Amino acid sequence: MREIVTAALQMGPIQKAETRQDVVERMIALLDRAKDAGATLAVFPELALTTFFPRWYMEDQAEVDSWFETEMPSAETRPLFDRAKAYGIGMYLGYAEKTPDGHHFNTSVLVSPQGDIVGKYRKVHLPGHSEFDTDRAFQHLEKRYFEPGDLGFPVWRSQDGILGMCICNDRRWPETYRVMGLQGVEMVMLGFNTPAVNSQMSAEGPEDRLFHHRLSVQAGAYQNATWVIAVAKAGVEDGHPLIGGSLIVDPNGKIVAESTTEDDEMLVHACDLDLCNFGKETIFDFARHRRIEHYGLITQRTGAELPPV
Ligand code: CDV
Repeated sequence: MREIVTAALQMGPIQKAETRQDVVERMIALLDRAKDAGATLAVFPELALTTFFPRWYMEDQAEVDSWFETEMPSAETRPLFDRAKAYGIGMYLGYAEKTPDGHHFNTSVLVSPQGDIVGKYRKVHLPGHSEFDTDRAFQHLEKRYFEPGDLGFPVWRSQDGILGMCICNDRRWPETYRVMGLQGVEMVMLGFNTPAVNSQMSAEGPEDRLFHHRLSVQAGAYQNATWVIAVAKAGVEDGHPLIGGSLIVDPNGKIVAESTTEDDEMLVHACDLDLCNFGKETIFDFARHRRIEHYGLITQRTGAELPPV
């Protein structure tokens, strides 16, 4: 048995006016709970340090940059890193990254229980749009503020397992999980901020959003025989509701823990990585069963092209 006692640390809403210091205090309080529960891995949401700023249209680059981190840990996040290290808890942490040469990414890092950043991931699938869209009930400007990630979907050996990361919209794409599955991933961690209503179709409300979320995460887990830890930033941010539904999903695709609030909340589960072995050695033994000679279109074609009429 190779167990990682994993804490999914859902965060309630963060209002636009709240400071990183306020938020880090809340995150440390969640870490305290994770420590009490015996966790050695804590998973925080996407863009965990601020409100979900891509809902706001901005033209002033200085204002945009105020939502980004230029170093990690920073003065504001150092206390979180110090507490996690003191507790021997590794972390997944999502934040907006501005690189020294001026690139902007929606990023997560994997921190070891010893406090070192051992992995970095930059969100590949950026949803939304880049200009103000009057047809939407609210804006989702990730394509304006971020570049698509340039690091692919690596995995890392940590805590005696093979761990991978993705971010929010990535969870809806089977390619995300499969690329990590082909590297033997045993736990995929992801944070998300998912508006409770579709900005382009008001009939698609929270129940539909939760359904699509669970469907995607459970399928990714089952089809790659991996644990998936999906952690929300939830609740109402300045009038804009986000779904909760943080999940811990086992390698059979079954939900073993799900959040019940839209506030700061901890889910904890002892995730046995050896539970991945059966699926990886039988129905999803990729080496025996995949037929890559028929999968060429997946990398040759981006959008669908219809057959001739
Ligand atoms: N932060 C996100 O990537 N949100 C998207 C919304 C826009 C659909 C998501 O896939 O949840």
